[in-house]
Amino acid sequence: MARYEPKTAEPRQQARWADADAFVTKDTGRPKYYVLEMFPYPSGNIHMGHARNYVMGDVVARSKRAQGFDVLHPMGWDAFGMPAENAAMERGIHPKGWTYDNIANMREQLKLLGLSLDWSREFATCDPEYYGQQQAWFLELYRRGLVYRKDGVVNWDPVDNTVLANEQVIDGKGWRSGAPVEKRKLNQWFLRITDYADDLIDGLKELEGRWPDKVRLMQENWIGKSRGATVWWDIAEAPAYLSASPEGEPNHARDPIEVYTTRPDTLFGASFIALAPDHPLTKTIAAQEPKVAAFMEACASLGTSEAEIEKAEKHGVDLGMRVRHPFDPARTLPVWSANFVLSTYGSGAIFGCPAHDQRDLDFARKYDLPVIPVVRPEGADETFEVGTEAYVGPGTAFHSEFLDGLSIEDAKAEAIRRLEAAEQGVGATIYRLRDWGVSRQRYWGCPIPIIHCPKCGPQEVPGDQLPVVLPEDVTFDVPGNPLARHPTWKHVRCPTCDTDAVRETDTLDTFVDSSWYFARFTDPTSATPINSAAADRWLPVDQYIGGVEHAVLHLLYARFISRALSDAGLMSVREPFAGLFTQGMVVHETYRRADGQWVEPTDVDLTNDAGKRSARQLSTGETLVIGDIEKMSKSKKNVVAPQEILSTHGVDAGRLFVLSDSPPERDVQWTPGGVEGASRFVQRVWALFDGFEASAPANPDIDTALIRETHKAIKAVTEGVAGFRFNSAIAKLYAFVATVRDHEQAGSAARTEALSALARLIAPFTPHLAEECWAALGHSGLILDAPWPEWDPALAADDEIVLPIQISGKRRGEVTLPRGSDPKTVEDAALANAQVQAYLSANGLTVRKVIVVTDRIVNLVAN
Ligand code: ANZ
Ligand code: ZN
Repeated sequence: MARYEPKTAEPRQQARWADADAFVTKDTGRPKYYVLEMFPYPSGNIHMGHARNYVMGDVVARSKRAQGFDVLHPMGWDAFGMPAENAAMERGIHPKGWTYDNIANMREQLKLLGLSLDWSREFATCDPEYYGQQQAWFLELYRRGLVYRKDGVVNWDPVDNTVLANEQVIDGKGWRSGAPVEKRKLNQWFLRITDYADDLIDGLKELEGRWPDKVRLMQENWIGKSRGATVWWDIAEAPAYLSASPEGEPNHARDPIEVYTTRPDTLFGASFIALAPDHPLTKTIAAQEPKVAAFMEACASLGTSEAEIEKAEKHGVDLGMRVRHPFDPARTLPVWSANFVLSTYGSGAIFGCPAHDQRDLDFARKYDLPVIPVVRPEGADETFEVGTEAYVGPGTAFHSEFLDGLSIEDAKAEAIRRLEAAEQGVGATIYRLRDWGVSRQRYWGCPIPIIHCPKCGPQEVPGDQLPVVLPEDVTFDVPGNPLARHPTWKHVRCPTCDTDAVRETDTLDTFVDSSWYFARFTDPTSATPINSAAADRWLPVDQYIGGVEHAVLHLLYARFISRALSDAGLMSVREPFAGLFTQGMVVHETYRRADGQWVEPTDVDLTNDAGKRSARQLSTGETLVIGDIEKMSKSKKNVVAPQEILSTHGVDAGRLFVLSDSPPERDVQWTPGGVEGASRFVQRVWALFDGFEASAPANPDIDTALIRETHKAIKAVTEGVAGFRFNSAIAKLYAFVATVRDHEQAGSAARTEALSALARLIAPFTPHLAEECWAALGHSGLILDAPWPEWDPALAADDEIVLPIQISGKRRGEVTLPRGSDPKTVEDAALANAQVQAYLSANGLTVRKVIVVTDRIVNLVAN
């Protein structure tokens, strides 16, 4: 018997697929299935995580194809972004060359994996044909009012004189200059995602059961819809200089302070008002009061992320004003500015209720402000008090006049009714979600197709001048955006009045590029952004697969853009991904030398001495410390490149391994032993097919048993694949291969049936091996075109069944018997049953007649 040689078999089968153009999408009018893996960023190499992701998609694509679907399974490149510019700055390589070289490299690596991808649809988001169409729809959204300009805050590096992306700010400092980063206001472009906030939340309900609950919840929290009230607090006391504001401008001495609350039921527990450090009123006072100005400055140097603010110690300053309580004007409260109040949420001002909000409580304890409990838990009485922990649980209002005795929900409704009646507030819904700032002061991105005219303001680039192509003659020798300092590119005439004007030099956030690529794949050469007939045929994506790190931004932006493009009439599907699967990571043990240096797995010799594992560095002989199992990363050197595995064990063994060891949603640990096991399985399968001849005579008992096992395997593998339980499908295949081996004596008809099913069941996982096996069975065509095996429910059913035993129509016991047992066997078993015996003798009954319904029930007629 010959060994299976992946080195020759795999290229041989890949060549057959290529000759047949086997993966070019066919539209034959059968039901469609669109399977898509999140397209990669062309960083340089395909890593194990990519490989696992694409192999999962391939299992879905290949099985759906066999099951009779027209399958769309495309691939492309999310190719704009910072790393290309960094390469340009650090190594003087042009971003375009760097990107396309990486793409070429990664395409070859991906092709090695034997994926059933339609490469004829490939594109990169940095292709002008792609981003030009993006510019076209961007302008359509602009005309529809979904794109607008306003001031936004950016990270400014004062030494490099450049805007930094968030990931370039490390511990509050510029990644290159090390200078403390400043916040600057810059006029930027925004997409009105907030218009779709409710629609985006509503859509999540329909994705129940089709998207991971965790992802749906994360999106809901990100959008952060909350019901509450806006409350106006009249000014009771203010410094004299505040009343001096000129006519027509806000008068801080007269205009009430507006706060947003989700807990209007706690209004009677208010003990102070707090404004954000950059609230307009704080600023006005800071202009007069040095200690307020100092406070503002201290806050500005702190991080602005919500997480950082949450962590920071509470800090504030008394602004020297007082406001009146909306329900009791005689009662006045002090106004503070506090570092935990965000300027970007609600109205940038709160009322503090220390008894029922932890932040407020920490603040009140620090500055000695009153703590007034107004909600008491069940069982507590009027003496209920709060110590160092705010009470945020359910309860009943007290110390709250007309709200006393109401539940929280009822008290909220009543408080809002009273606020509205007194014109001191209104019920309000607010969202955490902000409009999407898409301006990036970067070269390697999609140019924003706008021209700024000194007379007419921002003007659209006319349709016949699209795409606005990035100039290639740019330099990266100085920081900042090369587009902004390009000598010619940005100087144009105004399309409206023909005077000298300048192009917008900001480019689009790369999340815009990835917010619609799945729609473009339905017809990547369309002369419009989206060919609506093609989009109608293929969208939504039936199965989308990718990392959970995209649970919010990418997936939310894509859902928003689909809705916006659909409202603009460019496509009709609003919910782009009907099914979502988020896969786990590929992890690997880490190895470290005594001097702290990480060592690559290929340079490690592992020994296992009676369960005690030790590691030695191959190149130096030094003893190593075996570290944690972590996500493969360059910094810890625990990366195993797919290419290495593929060249030693073959593609199929690698594919099998990344799917076999743990459920797809969990992390999988890469171990040399694991892939060797997969490789042995490949050999075992081949041994069943190699030299197979259909000449053995029938052998009824063994044949029946093998056929039953075959149908059971078909059922289990089919259900495993459909339910994304690839590891259990593979486990079943391992077991089935052992079963086929054990039934060596089967006749050739039964054996052929078993092997024919086996070849087709392994095909999604180990497609090259499957083709070889299929050929060994005498088929000249591709297994790719063979239909998925079907199971006969009767044959796939369990061998043993439980038969209920009735006595005169009432269930009194049960027996477990082989399926299809004859009536006499069933009768004997039923009569011998202990429960039945006990019942009969206890009631003095004698069995007169036995009725057996095969595989269903036994009925004993007794009196
Ligand atoms: C009074 C109050 C009493 C509050 C109480 C909470 C508990 P969510 O639910 O996350 O939306 N808040 C409002 N605007 C804020 C801002 N700009 N920065 C920081 N905090 C702000 O949070 C809503 C609550 O967060 C609001 O309800 C407000 O505090 C605070 F027992 O008002 B609450
Ligand atoms: Zn003009």
